[in-house]
Amino acid sequence: MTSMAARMRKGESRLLRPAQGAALTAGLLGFAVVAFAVPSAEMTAVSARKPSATSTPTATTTNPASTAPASGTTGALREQRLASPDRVVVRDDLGPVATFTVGSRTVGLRGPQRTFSESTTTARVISTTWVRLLAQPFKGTVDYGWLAARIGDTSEDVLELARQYVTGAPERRDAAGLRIAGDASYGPLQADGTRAEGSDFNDYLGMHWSYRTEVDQPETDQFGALDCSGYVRMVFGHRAGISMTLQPDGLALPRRAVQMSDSAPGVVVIPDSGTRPTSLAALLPGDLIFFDASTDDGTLIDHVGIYLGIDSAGAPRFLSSRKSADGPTMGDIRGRSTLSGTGLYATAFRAARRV
Ligand SMILES: [Ca+2]
Ligand SMILES: [Ca+2]
Repeated sequence: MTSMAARMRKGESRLLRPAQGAALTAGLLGFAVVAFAVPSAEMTAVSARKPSATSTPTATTTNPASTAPASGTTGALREQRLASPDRVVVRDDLGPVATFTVGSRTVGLRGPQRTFSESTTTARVISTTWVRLLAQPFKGTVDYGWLAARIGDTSEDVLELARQYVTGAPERRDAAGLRIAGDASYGPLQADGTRAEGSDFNDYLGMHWSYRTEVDQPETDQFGALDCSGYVRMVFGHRAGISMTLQPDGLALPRRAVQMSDSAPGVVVIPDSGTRPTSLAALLPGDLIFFDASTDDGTLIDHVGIYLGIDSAGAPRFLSSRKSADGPTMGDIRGRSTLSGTGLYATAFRAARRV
């Protein structure tokens, strides 16, 4: 198994009861979690976690103006509750530290700045957001023990795993010599010059996969290939540890983009109204984003990607595995990987879900 999956299992055993974790962590880090009011049309409530008797509000003396918002926190932590989707944003004096979404395992964390780039675009995404998964969907109470352990954590997160398959990504092998990552194809080249769909994570790996009730054998001509949903299953499923299924069961990550839109784990961030969404405000890096990019299947969702963040040109940019780009990309070859403007994917964007 992967280091991230192993770490998540360790995280489960490290979980404290919420109140216990909050008090302990606040005491250890020397911060207090206090009430916080931000004028926001979206905000439905501001909750305050009472500082425990053992926690002294001794905010650090670091000058925010001269400190990059990287690892660590500055000042007391506050919780801000937002709606659509229901979520808790933990903030410090520098801004958001982490976003927890009710019903979702995905957490967006502030961390050291990094840059996502690819030879297929001049745009870059310079980001301080790291995307990690809770052991269970968030129920509404922040586990400050979990949070403290991940502030400043620079081990592979979901976005790092996602970029390990894009154009030009170097090959990576596990201890047993199995190629687990590296520039992926989309699928086998067909007689008409297009790439065939159907390459799942286990086809890329060249190994069979046992589900609860069936075993899927790898297609040899799909070795090293990931179609759009296969890429999402590789990143969130095989690498990050979300359980997977071939038959949608409402619990595990299913095989096809349209099935993921309907019943992947997590919560709907932007509902599918059959048209292009008017607001992207609720999107967080790591969100699954869904498209109706082809009329072959009518208005069904037929493409899925992973939201990456705002790029250097100010456009919301995503990662997805595409036929015309022959695999996962954040680039602009035959279609821009952005949600703004008038390109194919921008106009085909329909919905978003947070795993
Ligand atoms: Ca369609
Ligand atoms: Ca490729």
